[in-house]
Amino acid sequence: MATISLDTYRDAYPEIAADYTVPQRWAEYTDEEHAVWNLLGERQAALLPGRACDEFLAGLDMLGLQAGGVPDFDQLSAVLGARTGWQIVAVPGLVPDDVFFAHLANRRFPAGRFIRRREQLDYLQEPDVFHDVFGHVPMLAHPVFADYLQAYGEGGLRAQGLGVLPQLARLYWYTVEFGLLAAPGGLRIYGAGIVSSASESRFALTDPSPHRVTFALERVMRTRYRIDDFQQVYFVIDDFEQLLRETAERDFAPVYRRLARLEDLAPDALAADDRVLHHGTQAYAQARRAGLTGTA
Ligand code: HBI
Ligand code: FE
Repeated sequence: MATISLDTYRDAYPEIAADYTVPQRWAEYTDEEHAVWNLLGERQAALLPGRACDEFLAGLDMLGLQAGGVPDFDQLSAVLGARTGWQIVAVPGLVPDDVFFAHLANRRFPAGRFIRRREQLDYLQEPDVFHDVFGHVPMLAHPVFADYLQAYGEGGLRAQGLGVLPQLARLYWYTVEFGLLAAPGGLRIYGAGIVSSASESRFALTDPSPHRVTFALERVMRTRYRIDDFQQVYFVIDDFEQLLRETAERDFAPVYRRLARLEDLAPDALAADDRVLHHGTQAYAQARRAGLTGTA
């Protein structure tokens, strides 16, 4: 991961603290930056009913993130804090893993302060405030998910000493970023990387290309992922209690020992004991590899 050191950030952000936080300086967002937020927020708000899970939509409504410009993190933290004890803190961009985990373990979500430009509405190299806040924060208003993310941060701090971070990062990727839920009304999105993307919020649920497989902890932690394109497999949980049960309440030491003896799986591989909900054609990924389609 292309993380930047404290010293490098200090040139552009002289106020950066040892935990990589910076003041949000909400008053300094321009009208254009607020307009970009609203453009993205309204587009996603129109797309998400019937696609995002009820828990996400309830959080979005409660926090009012669909419009009203880039949110003020202090105001957001006051509302969120009263509900689940989480706070939003501003960071310049990606922060080192240990710093990231320590924030989560203390119920602080680090969010990028900057917002993408209008010319790059659908292309992002680093998570900006729209991805971080619109994508991640609504689920933090859900008490069970809120506990899961804190437990993930605590697990991350333990995993570092064991040299198993790549495996744990896959759990974050395939749940917090790209997770799907088997809701009573059908398949729904809860992953922040999907709900904050217009194209992937369609692709993840209905495109025939990707596999959709029932979540199983070790299966997920063996599976490599793509950071540069739509996922080739999505993992589906039954409910958020399952996520908490399978992670926060589990001793990971035996999991890591078993994983050490197992081969990693490619993003498009299916395993013998998978519960496959949809066997993907992988047509999209193959076309991309052959250069037949444009950029996502
Ligand atoms: N930093 N700002 C920020 N946002 C992230 O999502 C993030 C990070 N640093 C490390 C990191 N994620 C990874 O450790 C996790 O995705 C596993
Ligand atoms: Fe994210």
